[in-house]
Amino acid sequence: MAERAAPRVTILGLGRMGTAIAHAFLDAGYRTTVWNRTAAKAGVLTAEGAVYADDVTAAVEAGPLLIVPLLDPGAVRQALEPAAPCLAGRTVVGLANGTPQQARDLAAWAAGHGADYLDGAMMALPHTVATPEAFFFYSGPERAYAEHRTALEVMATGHFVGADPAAAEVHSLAVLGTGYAALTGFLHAAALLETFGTDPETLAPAAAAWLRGMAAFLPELAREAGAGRYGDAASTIDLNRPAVDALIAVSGERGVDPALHRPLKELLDRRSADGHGDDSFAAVYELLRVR
Ligand code: FVH
Repeated sequence: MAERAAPRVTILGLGRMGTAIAHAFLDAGYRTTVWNRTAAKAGVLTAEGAVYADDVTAAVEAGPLLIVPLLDPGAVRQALEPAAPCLAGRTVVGLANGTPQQARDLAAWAAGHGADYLDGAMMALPHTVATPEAFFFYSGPERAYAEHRTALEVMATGHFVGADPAAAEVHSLAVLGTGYAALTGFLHAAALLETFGTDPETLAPAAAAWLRGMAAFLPELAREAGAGRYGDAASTIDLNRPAVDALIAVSGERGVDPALHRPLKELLDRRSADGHGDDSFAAVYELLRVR
């Protein structure tokens, strides 16, 4: 019986993420063609079996699926431009972080050359690629996502979030925003505790344990916000207001900038003043959402 040919993939860009991605495809048995502006970065990969393409056109011609984890959307466009005449019929997966509009622009450019464009947002670090910790958002033509899903899952669990190419970047920003708020809250808390002689390393385990509880609470928060129903609250707006007030007051007393928590205080106060003090904490959502 004839042996089945190994599936093919091309990786354009061998920075930290691209190198980790190329390793993942080699480990998964893909015929992996790589290209990088600085060719020297391909050395270890070619020793492990990757095929180095001398120019981007040869890399593009090597297969139907082009994974592009370059620095930014400008670099993606600049790198692909010389190979534009060869893009027709292929799928470009742009993995550079960028704005939603940049994703739409790249998709339009690729479509103008007959290629499908999937925008991908990598919720991963180089060392978590191809581990259960990593997940990527994708948006663009669902048919292209379905066609290449097996290959995409080599890098990370994939979540398809819509046909609008901007959707993956927006979802990525939403998840990043959740994390930034928590991490900045931790840094503020560490600065506050330091004024009481407790170092950040001592705070970290307690804060991590609290955040695990908060993470487990997210589905309930989401259910309440989704339904717009905030009754039966265990933790109400009015219960949380004094805690946030105290956090701001004690920060001020200790010389630690409380600016981070003022917007939350303002939202809780407004909600309470509007007669919703007995609603659950999730009711803050009503002041944030666009109707
Ligand atoms: N590293 C991380 O922790 C985060 C994880 C989450 C996602 N981000 C985003 O991923 C994109 C790639 O990030 P990276 O960390 O792999 O970036 P670098 O290691 O700096 O590699 C950059 C590659 O881009 C090439 N490059 C830059 N400009 C151009 C250009 N004009 N034309 C062609 N290639 C270009 C660069 O080539 P070289 O310098 O080696 O020649 C690298 O291959 C990024 O959007 C993160 O925000 C990473």
